[in-house]
Amino acid sequence: MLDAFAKVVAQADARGEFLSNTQLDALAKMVAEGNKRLDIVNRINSNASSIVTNSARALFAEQPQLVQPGGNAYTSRRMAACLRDMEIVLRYVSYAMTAGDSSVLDDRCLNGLRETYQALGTPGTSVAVAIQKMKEASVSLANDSNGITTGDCSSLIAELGVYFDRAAVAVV
Ligand code: PEB
Repeated sequence: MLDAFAKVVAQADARGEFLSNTQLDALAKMVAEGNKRLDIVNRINSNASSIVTNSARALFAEQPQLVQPGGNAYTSRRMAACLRDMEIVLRYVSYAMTAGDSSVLDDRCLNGLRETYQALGTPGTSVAVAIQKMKEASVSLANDSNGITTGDCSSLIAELGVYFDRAAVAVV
């Protein structure tokens, strides 16, 4: 598991070089935007349960067969597993956002997940839709300028989107 700092150190060390100016500039930007990054993480964390439940509700509205007899989220046991999975993905996305690097999400959550869903008979395409809905909800929460000093968060929002996209691609 790496963060943005450890990542460039490992890359530079592998070449036996000092950090490049480009790498230093990227880290300087990371520091300069640090408070905004943590604000985004905080917003996701404090709204995690509504992000998960609203996204699940939207998924089941679009794909009602999932919650009908024979569906992959039918029975409260499977429904609970589904909500739990969505929360796990959101939690690892929030870790990646904190670290400024996707390796924690890749290594501890997404690695082998597609194969797990294939083995379980859980439709990965539906999981990907659920993740996309969590992305929309999280991005709009992170972009909500109500009650805060407005600033430019575009690159942080884009980065957040990339982590969700990575997760969605990894399950289909
Ligand atoms: C991944 N999910 C399930 C299982 C595992 C995971 C390992 C099997 C064991 C269990 O049931 O607990 N676990 C999960 C994860 C990590 C992990 C992400 C990462 C570290 O350790 N069903 C649907 C929806 C979707 C869904 C499309 C969006 O209809 C999910 C939610 N996951 C789902 C369901 C099960 C499951 C298990 C329904 C139960 C499947 C079953 O037992 O039939």
